[in-house]
Amino acid sequence: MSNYCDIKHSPTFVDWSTGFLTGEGIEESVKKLGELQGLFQDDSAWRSMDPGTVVYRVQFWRPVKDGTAGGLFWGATEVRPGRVGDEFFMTHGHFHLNPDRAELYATIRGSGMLLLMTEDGETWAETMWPGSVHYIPGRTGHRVANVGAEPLVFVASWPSDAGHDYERVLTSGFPKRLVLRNGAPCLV
Ligand code: PAN
Ligand code: ZN
Repeated sequence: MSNYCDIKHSPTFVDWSTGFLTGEGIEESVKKLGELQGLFQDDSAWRSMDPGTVVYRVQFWRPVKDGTAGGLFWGATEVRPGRVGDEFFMTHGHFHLNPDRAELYATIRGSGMLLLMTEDGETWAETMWPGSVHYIPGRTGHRVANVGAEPLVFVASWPSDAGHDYERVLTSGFPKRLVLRNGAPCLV
């Protein structure tokens, strides 16, 4: 929409209380437990759960074509509270296909952990809480776990030519996992 002086309203809108995006061209993907085979350590606990359970959903806005050099994307992810066995619900996690591409995450609501892993498998975690901002350098695998009782929502911005390598996380995995130990989250 534009007025007489070339001043435009952006067609995209974020509700900062929820992270929810509205407007033209917003895409959405939903990940259910049944699609996340092999991700959680306790396979028998995974099998005993309803495969239709939503683990997380992502809304994203791609103002330029996927793969464009120099562009940026925006997304909002909601990770539901829950566990498979003693392991917290989490995103799949990935490296960027274009390995040196970095990313920013910022937490809107909830409480979580950002798991980070170098290409050599060195792993650490950063706590996520409303307002926390996280710089994810290139060549660093990233995954988010919800360690609270309410949904965890964060926004992200990443280069439009980053791409996602999910295979590497499935085959070599994150060496450390976020589990509930004596009532508290623990990286083991
Ligand atoms: C995020 C993630 C999102 C879902 O937008 O894609 O949180 O996680 P998975 O992609 O691992 O399923 C991002 O890191 N983009 O690059
Ligand atoms: Zn990413």
